[in-house]
Amino acid sequence: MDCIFCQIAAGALPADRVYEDDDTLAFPDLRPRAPQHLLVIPKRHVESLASTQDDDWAAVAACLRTVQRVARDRGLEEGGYRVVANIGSDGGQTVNHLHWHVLGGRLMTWPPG
Ligand code: DGP
Repeated sequence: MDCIFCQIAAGALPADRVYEDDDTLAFPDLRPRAPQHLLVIPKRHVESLASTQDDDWAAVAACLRTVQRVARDRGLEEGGYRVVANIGSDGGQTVNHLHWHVLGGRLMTWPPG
């Protein structure tokens, strides 16, 4: 298994598992870009939204439910937060396992870099 996020999901690499259920996992980003910066991943390996297949959509929906849950648990709903999925090289994706960044705790600017 050479995917970092698959190894984290399997418990073979350490991460602070702030939330998990059968299908999804949330943990802090190693290189936080905001006071609060979590990653939400499906436990099953899906490369990116670009390669999502019909039988992956339930996991995608479960991830978005987890995004909402962790943002709520962390008190981000009132002030707002940003959810980012980087797709492919132009999108800035560096780990080829589908994930959402949940960023909060500061004012986000637009457009992103
Ligand atoms: P992206 O660039 O969108 O593919 O985001 C990948 C993120 O994953 C990046 O912000 C850094 C983070 N990351 C990479 N390796 C690890 C790791 O081993 N543990 C954790 N917690 N985060 C990682």
